[in-house]
Amino acid sequence: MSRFRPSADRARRECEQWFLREFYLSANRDASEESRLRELFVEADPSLRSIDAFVLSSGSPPGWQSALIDDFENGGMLTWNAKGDGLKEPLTESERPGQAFVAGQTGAFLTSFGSEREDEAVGSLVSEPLVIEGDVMTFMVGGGPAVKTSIELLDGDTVVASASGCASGMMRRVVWNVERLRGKAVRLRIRDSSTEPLGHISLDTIEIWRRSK
Ligand SMILES: [Ca+2]
Repeated sequence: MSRFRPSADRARRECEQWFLREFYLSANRDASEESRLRELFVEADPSLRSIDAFVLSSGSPPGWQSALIDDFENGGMLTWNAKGDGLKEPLTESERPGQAFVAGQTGAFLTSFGSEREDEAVGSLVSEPLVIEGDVMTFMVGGGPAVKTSIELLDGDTVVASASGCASGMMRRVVWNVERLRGKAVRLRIRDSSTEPLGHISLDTIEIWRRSK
């Protein structure tokens, strides 16, 4: 991997990180190689510098503690308001009939893959406001790949971050630096306007992280 260089495209870079962690670093446990790759991704996206412990990590980085925002268990913790028919009943305990294999969730999860219209189901969900009490937001996302199936972070009506799956039902962990939104009330918006194969988004385990005292 000595000649690996992260893509100039952010979405592709995020999928590269997922792929490297799941399929390369997991089979080649080498701390110096991992830290070299981490530095390449931080150089490509300086907003990751202050939260670099989350880059190429899937667990709980030392020195950080998380607060759960929604894990979609027992009907979920946040209130989500639906537009369109596709996301009226988005919670499920397992893949729906016809849905691509899902991994990375814990228990129930949210998906825009419809019970009846499958990948042709479309719609959007907007969360109630939540206050950012930390510096990092993470969650698991699958589906995709395109901007037609995305989750967005809204500051007022402005989209300040967005993410999609990596053209796979299997979920990757998204890491957003939300330092500059600390103390603000934001909303999450899930959008699915794709009717194509893999035209859905799945979501689980939304957390906000703060540095341990
Ligand atoms: Ca869950």
